[in-house]
Amino acid sequence: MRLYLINPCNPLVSMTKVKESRWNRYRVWKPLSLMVLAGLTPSEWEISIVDENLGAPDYPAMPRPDVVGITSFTSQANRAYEVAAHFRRLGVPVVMGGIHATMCVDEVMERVDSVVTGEAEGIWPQVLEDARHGSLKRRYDGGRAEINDVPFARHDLLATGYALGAIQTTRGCPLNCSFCSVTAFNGAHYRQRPIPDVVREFQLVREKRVLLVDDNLIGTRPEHIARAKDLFRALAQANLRKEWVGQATINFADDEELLALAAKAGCSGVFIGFESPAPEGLRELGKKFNLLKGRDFRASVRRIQRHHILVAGSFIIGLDIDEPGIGERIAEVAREYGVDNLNVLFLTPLPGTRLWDQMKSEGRIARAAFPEDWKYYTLTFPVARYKHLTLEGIIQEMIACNRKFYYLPRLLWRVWGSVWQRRKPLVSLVGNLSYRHNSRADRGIYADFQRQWRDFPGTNRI
Ligand code: B12
Ligand code: SF4
Repeated sequence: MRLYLINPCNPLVSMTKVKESRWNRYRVWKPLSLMVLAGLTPSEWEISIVDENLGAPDYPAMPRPDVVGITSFTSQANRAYEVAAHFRRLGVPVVMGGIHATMCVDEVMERVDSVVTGEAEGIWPQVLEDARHGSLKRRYDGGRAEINDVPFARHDLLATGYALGAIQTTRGCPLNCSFCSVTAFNGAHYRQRPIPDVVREFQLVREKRVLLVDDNLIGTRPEHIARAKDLFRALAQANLRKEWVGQATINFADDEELLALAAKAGCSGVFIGFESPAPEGLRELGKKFNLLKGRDFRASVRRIQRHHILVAGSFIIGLDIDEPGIGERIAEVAREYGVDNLNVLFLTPLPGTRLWDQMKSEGRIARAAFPEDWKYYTLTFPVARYKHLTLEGIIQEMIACNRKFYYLPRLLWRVWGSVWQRRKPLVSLVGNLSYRHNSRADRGIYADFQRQWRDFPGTNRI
């Protein structure tokens, strides 16, 4: 029995264009969902994982599979449906799962043979068994997995073509920010995989550099942080000789022992969501966690960096409080905080989030010709109606922000800072050049987006 597991591309995502920019090699990350599904698949199945981010294959030239499984974020849904249509025309049953299938079940159900909602651990073997007997159901619900049931991902598949490996050590986030899908999908209960499992799986990762995909690597409560320390101790002890990057909230900076252990375990960088330079912005997004009294963001960033860990800061443009000038303000604040990289995104209502419900009820979802418009839900297009910013205005804010932060002399000064402070200067240089390259490439993509918008009278201002 032959199984294809497919990760569809989105041609509008500049960072996946590996052939156009070598820097992007460091920004295309493995579809871990499919590697985990492969880990759950019984051995009688012959599995091929296809990651279209490395180039879409010539499907007609490939042997006919017995079943196709497709994963999809919302931004990949259009392409997912094209791939599904191709295999369904051949009479091959297509199963789709992942975040988009979970949040938009009815839409997906119209376009594939079977939809799997939620996490796959508890249900995937059953789906395959039904497929083998030609009795696939239209819908399965995996719910939320027992964390001990998460299998080792198949790191032996997709063995080449990537600069970074991927692994997951926890699921869920209790913070439930208004714009984020994680709490809705993985739940508020913070689930931690057994540390020996994580260490053993880490040993199977072939790449020297690894992304820990956890949304909130250290959690929020003292017992979460204690477990994170134990994990870091175990990774350090295993002497894996790997460097990794992860995602955390700013409380990562609050515990010197945690930082020292993370660095010893191989942590070379951390993504932190600062989201807004203004306390009212954080309140609007429900990111109250960043509002801890007396928090000094610059000092927090410095504490992390003193352990030779790079900090990439993420901000959002388009909040109800954001007015013209917000782009330059974010670039300036990111400089003041001292982050090594800045990632700025448009506020985007993703299905299943509180922001989606709010914007939908207020009639503020501007790009709503679904499923075609899902391709713009990459957080790099303004798809909503923003309170104080027009379509042209918000795009100009984004351009101004990136132009200011990635202005070459500033960029070189930042990288020089990381040389001087022995903070992975090469990684910092590659990261900065990659962001700079993509933010410039995005200007062309915005121009097409605006042009296309003008073709629909009445919708050219949002
Ligand atoms: C790593 C990651 C990335 C990597 C990509 C890795 C990859 N190719 O898979 C990078 C950094 C490139 C990335 C990019 C983006 N991401 Co991202 N990303 C994540 C993150 C943090 C982890 C994903 C992961 O590996 N999880 C671990 C695996 C094991 O879990 P899983 O994917 O959920 O898979 C399980 C189930 O969903 C299910 N399942 C999944 N697929 C399938 C398929 C079948 C057939 C079946 C049966 C089951 C099934 O089974 C799996 C095992 O239980 C998630 C957050 C999260 N918690 O998921 C956000 C997340 C998926 N990303 C998100 C977003 C918005 C994006 C971007 C659009 C914007 C951005 N810049 O962040 C881009 C889109 C790029 C594109 N190509 O269109 C959103 C998606 C929301 C949505 N509705 O689509 C999430 C949920 C984060 C959030 N804050 O809301 N991302
Ligand atoms: S802290 Fe991060 S992962 Fe958790 S809900 Fe907020 S944005 Fe999502």
